[in-house]
This record gives sequence, C-alpha cells and structure tokens, in this order.
Amino acid sequence: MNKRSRIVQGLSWDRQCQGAGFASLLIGLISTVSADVILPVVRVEYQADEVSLSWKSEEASIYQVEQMHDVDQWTSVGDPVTGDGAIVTVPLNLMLPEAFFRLRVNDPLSSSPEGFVLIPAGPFEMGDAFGEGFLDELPVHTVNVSAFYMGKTEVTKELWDEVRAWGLNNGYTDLKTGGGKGANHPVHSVNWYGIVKWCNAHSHKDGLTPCYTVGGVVFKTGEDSGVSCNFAASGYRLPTEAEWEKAARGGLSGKPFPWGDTISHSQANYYATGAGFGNQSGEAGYHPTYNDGPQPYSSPVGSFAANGYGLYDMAGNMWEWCWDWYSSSYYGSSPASDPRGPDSGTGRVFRGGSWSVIAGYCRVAGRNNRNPTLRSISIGFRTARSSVPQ
Ligand SMILES: [Ca+2]
Repeated sequence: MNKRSRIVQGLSWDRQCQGAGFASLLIGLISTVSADVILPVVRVEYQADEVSLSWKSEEASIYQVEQMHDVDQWTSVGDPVTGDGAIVTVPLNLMLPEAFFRLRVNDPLSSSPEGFVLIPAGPFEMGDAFGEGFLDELPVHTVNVSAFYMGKTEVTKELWDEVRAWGLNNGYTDLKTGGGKGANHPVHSVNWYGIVKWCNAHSHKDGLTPCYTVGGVVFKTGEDSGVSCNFAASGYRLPTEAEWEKAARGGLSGKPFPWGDTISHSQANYYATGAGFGNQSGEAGYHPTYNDGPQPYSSPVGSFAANGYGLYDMAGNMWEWCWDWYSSSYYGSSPASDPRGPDSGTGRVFRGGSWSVIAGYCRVAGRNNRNPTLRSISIGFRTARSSVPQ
C-alpha cells in the first residue's frame, strides 16, 4: 500500500463562545503537518448546543475527524467521510468544554493502492458515437460512475501464480494454472469463475475484504452462476463494463481509442489490416515484435504508452473480463448511475480487443461476451477496487 495521509490540525476553542449565544465562526488557527499540501477551508460553527465542523472537500478524498483531550491521545469522531468536491459538514459530539481536533485526509492520488490509479467520479458518454460498431454499442448514453481504483496493467502471469499458490493453500480450489508467455506477460486461459475466486484469494492474502460471495459465503470453490459482488467491500474485483469503458477512455470524450482517433502498432498489440476503424499501421498482420514462437503473441504488460488515466493496454494485448452479464439491449434501459449489468445472462462481458483481433474490436466502445467457463489464449483481465474507506 502506498498510502499517505495528511493532517489538518491544531484548533482549540473556548466553550464560552457558546455562552455568548451567537453562531460563531472560528476560522484559521489551522495548520498542516506538511507544508506542501493545500489547506482545505475549515471552520467550526456553534449553533446553540450543536457544534459542527465544515470544510471544502476534494473529490474522492477520504476524511476522518479526530479529537484529543490528552496529549497525543487521538480518537476518531464519527465515521469516515468521502468528499465529492462540495462542502462537508460533520457534527462534533464533544463532551468536554475544550478539545483539540484534527482532520485526517487521504489524498486521492497519492493514496491509490500500489499498482492502481484513481478513476475520478463523474459522467461520460458510453457507447459508439461514430456508428461504426455493432448495434449493442447503442444508444450512446450518459453514465455516471463513482470513483474507483483501476489496475494500471493486465494481471501478469507472475502475480497470478503467486496469488494462486497462496489460494490453493488457503481453501481455494479450481484455480487453473493458466498460461503466459513470461512472468511479465498477461495471464490467459483462466476462466471467469477462476478469476473472481482468485480476486477473493488476493483480497484475503492482502488483508482486504473479499468482494464475491455465493449465498452469503465467500466464493472459494466451484463454478456458481449465482455469485454476487459486494461493491462496498475493499477487496480486488473485476471492473464493471461501465467502469472499464470510462477507464479506457482516459478522460477523453468522443474518441474511438484510449488515446485518440487512430491506432497503429506503435500504440498497441493487435492484428492490423489494411484499412478501416482508424488502423494506421503500415504493416498488416500480427504485431511484428511479438509474433515469434507459438501463440499467443502477447506483449509484456505496459509495453506501450499509457492513456490519460495512466492505464496500459486498454486496447489490445489481452481481452479483459468484466463483471457484467451481457445483454445486447442493455444500453436502452440501463441505470444512469453505476450500471452493473443485467441480473442474469449466459455470457459475461470482456473488453478491449487483443493481440489476435483487428482494430475495430480494440475500440473503447466495443463489446464482447462468452460463457464464463470459457478459457481462451486471448482473454485475460485486470482488477479494480472500490474507493471505500479502509
Ligand atoms: Ca487489454
């Protein structure tokens, strides 16, 4: 974990203010421990017997109010609060006439778990804005996605092996060996069920709360289509289809690829054809750097430039499994905020194209699906994590 906290602290107040019978604003007297962070606006307000603390939050930052009555004896006041960029007000249920408080802030960028980046909350236009894809990419619709963490790269064979070995020693079963051209290449040939069990094992291993359950029990064994995902849990999970597409777009809008309008072998590992879908590669066929030896012709993760969010291989290399059941008509009726797919189906979604398919399948809007039992040399995955207080 690469977590950094900063602390706003040092205010005390005099209960006599309340006795004066007016709403009092005490502004200032705030200092930060670190001089290189921007100080949020913080104020304390008295309203009769109510004492509250207000500040201008930063999007997706997580705040915890703490108080101190004795030197260096800090205790939490209330639950953590996730900022959304607006003013946050928290009641202070302080029993002593005088106290110190401080505001602990987890910075949204520097507190991202290692290997992940924060995808900020907000809307994006989901679907094919160019009318060049399949009908299931329509209609283009606005989707709000809550802030979440997205893995920078596809999961490597090395990480798969490490977590799989731990899982097999800790009650997890049916975790396939999988394939991979090298330790730093994406894992493949592991099916959807094995992947979500692996995510649970990874969460367990790292002391996080597993996301996937069947009948309320942590999913560790077998293949059960009734598996459910707790999106409020802290553990590793697959991104939803909407999360995946927002992340793939990298903060751009109205572009077919994670970086812009066209695609070439200098930008991604895919099968180039002569024309169509913005293909700019002058050399047709598989990526010339990686088409040696037996298939798959994968590339080490992160071999090409990242998109605007700092994510690699969102187009090409391996297809990436997502959480959602697939429905071709889902976009016509999906919820406007955090859509998570239909309740049931026959195929799970995977996204982004691969080393073996043409540019059209590598578009950020492109959708694909197969039975979750499928194992393929062109499908891997990356993990996400919900942005929840730890
Ligand atoms: Ca990929």
